[in-house]
Amino acid sequence: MNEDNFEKLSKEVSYALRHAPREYKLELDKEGWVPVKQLISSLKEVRHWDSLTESDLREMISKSQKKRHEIVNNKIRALYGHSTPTKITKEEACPPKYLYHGTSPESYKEIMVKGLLPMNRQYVHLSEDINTANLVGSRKTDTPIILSIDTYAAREEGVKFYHGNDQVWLADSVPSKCISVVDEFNQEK
Ligand code: HQG
Repeated sequence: MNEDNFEKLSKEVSYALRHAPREYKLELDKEGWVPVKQLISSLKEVRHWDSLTESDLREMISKSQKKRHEIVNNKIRALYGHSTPTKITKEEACPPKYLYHGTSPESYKEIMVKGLLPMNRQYVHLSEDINTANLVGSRKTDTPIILSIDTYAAREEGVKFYHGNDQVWLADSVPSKCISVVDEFNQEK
C-alpha cells in the first residue's frame, strides 16, 4: 500500500468508527470497539478495499502522525473524535494542570460566554501542548486563538477529564471561568 492509500484508509476508518458505523454495517460497543475482522470485511464490501489486511490497518496506525486508532485483542476503535448518537464511555483520568485548545476568533467570543462545548462531537477536545492546540485551531482559521484550561479549577467545578491519546484529552464541557487566553502566544503573531 502506498502513502496516499494509508492516508485515505486512515480517513475512512476514522469516518466509520467516529461518525458513521451504520453506513459500514458496524455496531460500536460501549467503548467504541468493533472486531477488526468485521471492519475489514465491511471495508471490502462497502468501499472496495479489496486486498485490505489486518497488517495494513496496523501499519496505517503506526505510520500516522496522530494516534487516532488502536487495536487491542482483535478489536479496533477510534480514540477520540466521535459524533455517533450514543456517547462512547471513556475512562476518567487526571490531566496535567494546564491543557490547551485552539479555536477561531469567532468561536472564542462564544466560548467565553458559554464555555467550551462539544458542538458536533461527543466530547470537547483539548491538547497537552500549545503547539498542538495551534495546529488544531489552524484547521479553522489563519489566526487561531489559543486558550488555556486550568484543569485543577475545572475539576473543582466538577468537570471530568478523559484520556484520548498521549496528546489529546477529552471533557464533557468546560466552564468559561476555568479558561483564559494564552496572551504570550497570541502576541507573538
Ligand atoms: C468550537 C482533530 C462556539 C471549538 C483535532 C472548535 C482535534 C465552540 C469547534 C479533534 C464552542 C468544534 C477535535 C462554543 C467549542 N461556541 N464554538 N461554546 N465550544 N467551540 O472539529 O477541537 O485530525 O469538532 O473551539 O486535531 O477543533 O481529526 O473540534 O473550533 O484533536 O484526528 O467548536 O479533531 O483531530 O470543532 O478538533 P471540532 P476541535 P483529527
